[in-house]
Amino acid sequence: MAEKLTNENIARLLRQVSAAYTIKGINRFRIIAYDKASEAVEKSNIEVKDLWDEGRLSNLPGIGPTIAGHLDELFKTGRVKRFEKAFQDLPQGMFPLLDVPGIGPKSSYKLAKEFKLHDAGKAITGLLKAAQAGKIAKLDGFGEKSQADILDALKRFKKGQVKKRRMSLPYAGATADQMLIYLKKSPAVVEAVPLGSLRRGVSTIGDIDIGVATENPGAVLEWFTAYPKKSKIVETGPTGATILLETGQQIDIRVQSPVSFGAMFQYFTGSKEHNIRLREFALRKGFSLSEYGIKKTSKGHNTGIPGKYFNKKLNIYEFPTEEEFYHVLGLPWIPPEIRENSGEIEKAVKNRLPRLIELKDIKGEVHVHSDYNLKPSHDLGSSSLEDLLKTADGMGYEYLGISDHNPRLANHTEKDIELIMKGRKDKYEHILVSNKNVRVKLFIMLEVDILPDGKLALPERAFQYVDAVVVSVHSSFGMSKEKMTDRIIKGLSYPKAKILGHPTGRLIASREGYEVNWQKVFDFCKKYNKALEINSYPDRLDLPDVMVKRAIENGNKLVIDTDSHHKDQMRLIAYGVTVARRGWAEKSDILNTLPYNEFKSWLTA
Ligand code: DGT
Ligand code: CA
Ligand code: CA
Ligand code: ZN
Repeated sequence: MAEKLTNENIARLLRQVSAAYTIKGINRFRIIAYDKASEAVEKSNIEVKDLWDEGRLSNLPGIGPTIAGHLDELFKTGRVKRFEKAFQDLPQGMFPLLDVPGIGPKSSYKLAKEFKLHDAGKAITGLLKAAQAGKIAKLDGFGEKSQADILDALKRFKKGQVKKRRMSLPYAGATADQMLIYLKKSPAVVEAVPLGSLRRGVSTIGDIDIGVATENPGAVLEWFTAYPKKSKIVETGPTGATILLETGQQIDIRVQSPVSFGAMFQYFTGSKEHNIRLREFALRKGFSLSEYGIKKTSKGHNTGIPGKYFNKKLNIYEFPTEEEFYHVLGLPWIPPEIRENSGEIEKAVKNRLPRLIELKDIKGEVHVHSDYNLKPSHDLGSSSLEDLLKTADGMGYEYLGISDHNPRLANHTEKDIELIMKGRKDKYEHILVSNKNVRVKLFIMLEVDILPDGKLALPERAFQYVDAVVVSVHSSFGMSKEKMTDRIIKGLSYPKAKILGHPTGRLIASREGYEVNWQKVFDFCKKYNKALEINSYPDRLDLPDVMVKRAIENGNKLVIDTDSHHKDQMRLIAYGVTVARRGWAEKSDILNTLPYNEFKSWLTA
């Protein structure tokens, strides 16, 4: 394997094994296992190679012991004998074709075989030529339409290869943490902190910025550029450097002496728009701002800045902390999450900044999936109710709502569904009785699909077995704005429907939100005491921060949930809190900061 063992490449390799087994007609369950493992690796917020380095490969859900064993061999030796055997006797050109959207195992095999694409490196170009020459249409089972589709997909694929994706927030956080651990091993590093979009908690991160306080910039930069996971040094200068990692991600570092670290901290936290606005504000006061500190723009005028900050040699005021930097401008310190030039400087001038919600304000959450088999249309969770309750207890929660997906409507009668729902309630209550040491209070809930016509996917009589429901759109995303708005409002009109789950439906890496008249939905929610969810799942972060701000300005209430499918994911609530903070949410805007009794009165009203 010449390729680096990044998540992307490992996921691809597992996909290739699955494809090879598909062609060779190997046992279906093995193929499914490889598909699942591939997806798990692709979605992992941490590099699998790092998990392996730390002996924690088994912590990755979705990978069984057999595949974990193969990955172990891969990391140790750079190859897997079993995989190589699987690839044998197949045209090697079929494997790169699998990366093209819309080309599955069977077509890639057939295309590679027909066009004799034996060289993996030339397969894409080879297929492109065949398509352009009209040869695909002539193959059995393909035709003009699929030829056009393949041609289109190949062209888009070739373009897409140059585009680098933005990182998810947890991935960027984990990558930065590793770098910080490495940096702190250098005795020259006094302090090292993540800056830029990562510090502001933006939902996706372009590149990682790190600020270092040091008296010895040269030594720090030398250490930084010698990072073992670097693939190349992009540039290096006296005050900073940029490297690329093996995974293709970029890290920028800036170094500065501790006496003026505050100005640097502020400057490289951004956002650029916030900085520009702040600079205009300072200029009107006769100051010019930079990453080094503050200078006065005209001679003779009294700045009012305490003399202790003045560096005579450089003729600049220097600040060790960011707080001091903002204070001398006559402003309170502004939390990084709201530094987006969306009114924060104006509010700071008047000393009217919001008191943003904090993680410790959260008293519970109500969108967690358990492993109880309700025979749903969507996926089950993988943790038991006991484990989820214990986790909630450990997190200091007062309450936990379990919102499993509703039972599948097709192939169940209404009576069946009622019985399934009753069975679950009985089981849960039994578990509560036999786990008396668990203090956390349980809400028995459900995440119910809002069907295309706005009806909820749960028969009327089954509602008696739940305290409340989260309602969500999981299908027919392409409706018109009017229809989707009516659909959502109708779904929310049920008395027990209290929360609109992942309201916009966006998936950060792959899907735009659907079309909705948000003002109408917000107004409806406000009038009838319904909450909008901030779903903390890193691929969702939905409502998005700007919509959170808008909802709050409109007077709406929100609930922060994780949509966990495993107990460990309940910790992801921190990302939802970050989104809420970026949306200027205070404690009083978020309902699950309420203590149990008050929250219960709202939820079950
Ligand atoms: P990203 O990397 O796309 O997720 O977003 P940021 O905000 O991390 O942007 P980046 O990495 O280009 O720059 C980091 C910070 O440096 C940025 O938030 C503010 C500051 N900065 C960069 N370029 C400029 C600029 O042209 N003017 C000002 N005032 N600040 C800048
Ligand atoms: Ca950045
Ligand atoms: Ca940067
Ligand atoms: Zn959902």
